[in-house]
Amino acid sequence: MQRDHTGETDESITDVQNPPANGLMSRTPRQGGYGPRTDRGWSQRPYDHPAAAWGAARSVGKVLLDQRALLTGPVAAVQMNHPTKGPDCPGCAWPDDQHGLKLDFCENGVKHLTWEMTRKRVGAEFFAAHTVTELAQWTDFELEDAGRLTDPMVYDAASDKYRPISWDAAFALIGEELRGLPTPDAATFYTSGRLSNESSYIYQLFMREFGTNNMPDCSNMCHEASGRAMKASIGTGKGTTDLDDWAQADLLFLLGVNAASNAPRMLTSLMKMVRGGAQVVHVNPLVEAASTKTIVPHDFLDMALFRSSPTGTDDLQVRPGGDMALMRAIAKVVFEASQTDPGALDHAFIAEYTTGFESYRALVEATAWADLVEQSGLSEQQLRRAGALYLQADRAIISWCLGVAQHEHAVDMIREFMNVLLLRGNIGRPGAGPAPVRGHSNVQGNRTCGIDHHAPAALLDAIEEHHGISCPRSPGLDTVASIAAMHRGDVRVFIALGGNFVLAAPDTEFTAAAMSSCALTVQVSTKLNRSHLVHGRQALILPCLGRTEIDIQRDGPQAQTVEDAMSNVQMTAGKKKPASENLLSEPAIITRMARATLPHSTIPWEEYSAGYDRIRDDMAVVLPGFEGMNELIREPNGFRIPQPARERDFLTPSGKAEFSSAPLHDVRPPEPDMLVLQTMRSHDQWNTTIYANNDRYRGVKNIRELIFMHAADMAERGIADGDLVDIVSTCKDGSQRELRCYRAIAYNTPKGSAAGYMPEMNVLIGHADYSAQSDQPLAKSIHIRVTPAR
Ligand SMILES: Nc1nc2c(c(=O)[nH]1)N[C@H]1C(S)=C(S)[C@@H](COP(=O)(O)OP(=O)(O)OC[C@H]3O[C@@H](n4cnc5c(=O)[nH]c(N)nc54)[C@H](O)[C@@H]3O)O[C@H]1N2
Ligand SMILES: Nc1nc2c(c(=O)[nH]1)N[C@H]1C(S)=C(S)[C@@H](COP(=O)(O)OP(=O)(O)OC[C@H]3O[C@@H](n4cnc5c(=O)[nH]c(N)nc54)[C@H](O)[C@@H]3O)O[C@H]1N2
Ligand SMILES: [Mo]
Repeated sequence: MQRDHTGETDESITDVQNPPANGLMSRTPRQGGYGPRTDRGWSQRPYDHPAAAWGAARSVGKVLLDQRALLTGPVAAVQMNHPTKGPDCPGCAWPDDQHGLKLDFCENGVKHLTWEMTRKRVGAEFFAAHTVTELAQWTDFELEDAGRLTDPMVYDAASDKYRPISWDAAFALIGEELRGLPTPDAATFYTSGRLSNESSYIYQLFMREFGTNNMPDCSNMCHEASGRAMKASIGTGKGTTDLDDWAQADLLFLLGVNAASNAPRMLTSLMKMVRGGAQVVHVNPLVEAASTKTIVPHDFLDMALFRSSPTGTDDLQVRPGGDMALMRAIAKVVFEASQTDPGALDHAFIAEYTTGFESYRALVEATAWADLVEQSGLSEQQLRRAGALYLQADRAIISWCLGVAQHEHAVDMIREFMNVLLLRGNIGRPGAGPAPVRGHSNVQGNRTCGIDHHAPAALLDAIEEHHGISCPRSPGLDTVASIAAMHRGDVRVFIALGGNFVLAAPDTEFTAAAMSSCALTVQVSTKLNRSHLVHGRQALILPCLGRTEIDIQRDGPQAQTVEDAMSNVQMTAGKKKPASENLLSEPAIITRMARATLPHSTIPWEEYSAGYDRIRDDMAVVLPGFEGMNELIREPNGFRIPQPARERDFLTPSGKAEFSSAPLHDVRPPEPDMLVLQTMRSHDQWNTTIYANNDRYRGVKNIRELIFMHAADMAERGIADGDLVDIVSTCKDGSQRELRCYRAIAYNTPKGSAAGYMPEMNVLIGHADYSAQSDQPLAKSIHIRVTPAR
């Protein structure tokens, strides 16, 4: 279907008024959502070009031009992801090619990088010219587009403006507020996954010495389920594969990821796999661009000749949450085959390395094909074919991202992936294993370095022993629990190292009310965003160096490290002159907060910020796998943290990999007139940062306030393509939330499902809508009713 609504005005949608909460934009729908304002016509048409290719190259050029980074951009991009020479790409956590690929970067990485390198500045004059109430009516695009923050600012209630404050006074205020709390647990400390390993380590050390485990992080909304599931099944919460394994696998199941937009450098691996004859099966309610074909930008000849390469061999359009039934069906095919084929199961591996096999077999055999068909949304023929592919493969990888992790039963689902891998010994040998696709560039490293509200006792013991402090032992608050605690008034101080908590978290208005009720909110950021406007009684904005910027401390220029999705730790060092002379590095901000809060601390905070080697010396003692860190990170490609499960060392209570036996959950819409809505990213956004109102690979231009629906679901509701609709969600506690005047667009998504963009749609997720298994907000399964707009 093709539509073009050029010139159509959207007056019809501007009359809807909802009073804004403190700091939030009024809910008047606008076609750009939280993106740039636009009155240009919107359009959506099928996209049938290869992923990446010239569309990406053109877009890179435009981004560089827009951000006036034309001269510095390409240099930074070429330096990016080079061993030890430049900054690690802040775009995603996909590992770098370590075999000399010289231009291993992608369109979205370049967008992300230049977004940080803009010449625009948000300084004291900017804040003097705008009240917070006025800024609240700017779109989120406009806020970030204003430029880089240059000076520490404090909120002044009398003028409703942020005004400059000295760094010393800012830290003194934080120290005073924190020390004045009735208990350390009345503060909560958020981490966004950009934070380096060194910063993460000293940040958690500060929190623990202060006396709390309240460490909400973006992982609580992202891959929490993956960590928990893998830990339960194989003893350690990380993937086991590396890029060489990807090159050697002969089968990949890739579930619930929009790789062309969100992990574009993966396209290279997919292309090479298909070229080498491997099966690459994409499992997704939507047929995303990465499942078709690509031209990767560093293939200059292919680019010149418009020669594309396939990146997938099969598409399985599951219903939302249907991945578990698919995996169980694959297991069922394996068990059926094992009746006649002794090689179907890896008996030796199962006997030596696993427990729970017999009950899993009984469970699978007792599951009827009809249920697997109903719950997966696939035909028995499709399910059997997937099983046959698995049986034929000697080396299989199962990889997944948010389309799996953000569901109610995600932990059961991911454990089912592990079950399937275990059946044929597909772990701990070349070309095989689980591979969660992590999001933020250092989200995995944050956890490794102790950002964990429920950290293992062994880590706390090691911290206590080395640093001579006593760590609180009761679990702290995660993201969902922190919001509830702020709402109740139990948490009075909120401190964020990066991110945009108010927009990233569910139930926007509830979260905003929670933040506004705090005595102090502190945001350490590079750019202005919504979370600065939705603030506590007192509020600080602390501007920090970005990843691209040179960081000079007492001992000279400093580098930090990050861990990619495949457990490789590498150096990252900026090259650019900082956006302002008044920026501090994240380690400097953390150590000065610590000194202001803990005047009697014996931890060498000052030394830590003078030279980060000093931090790494301590990390090398406390963190398993970091021994010799200062030497290891100076090797060309850094070092890989040992992943015991990769060596078939399963650190579970039984000492073996544990099969799980979870029931097959009912993932159909709970009422016949309901749909299951997933919230996802467009191509032109990075989480809450929105670059433009387009979503190239889904053929969308100039609109974010849309909902993709199946044509038959639209017809049943009397909705024509492009009509305005109202969306009402029903939350777990029975409460309802509403979004009005979105455009319904007929799209190839399974009947009964729908899709739209985060963060706009976070208003539909109730604060009680989180998974009982992972405590993650249910961003991929919101129960909604859609009706023509009132
Ligand atoms: N350019 C760019 N890159 C990014 C980000 C960004 O915003 N922009 N964000 C980063 C972060 S923090 C993360 S966590 C990752 C996120 O990377 P993704 O997981 O790709 O993120 P989403 O955009 O949420 O896309 C979810 C995908 O899962 C599919 N899906 C939804 N429900 C289901 C289901 O039930 N089953 C299956 N099999 N699939 C389903 C959707 O159709 C969609 O393709 O990307 C990282 N990289
Ligand atoms: N409905 C719905 N909600 C979701 C999701 C979803 O799929 N659906 N996905 C969830 C996921 S996977 C994630 S990871 C979260 C993301 O949640 P967050 O990590 O909180 O959000 P981001 O949008 O990545 O944060 C952007 C801000 O980070 C700051 N920043 C950028 N670079 C730096 C830096 O180098 N240092 C510092 N200190 N600050 C910096 C900038 O000020 C920018 O405004 O959102 C979650 N929310
Ligand atoms: Mo994420």
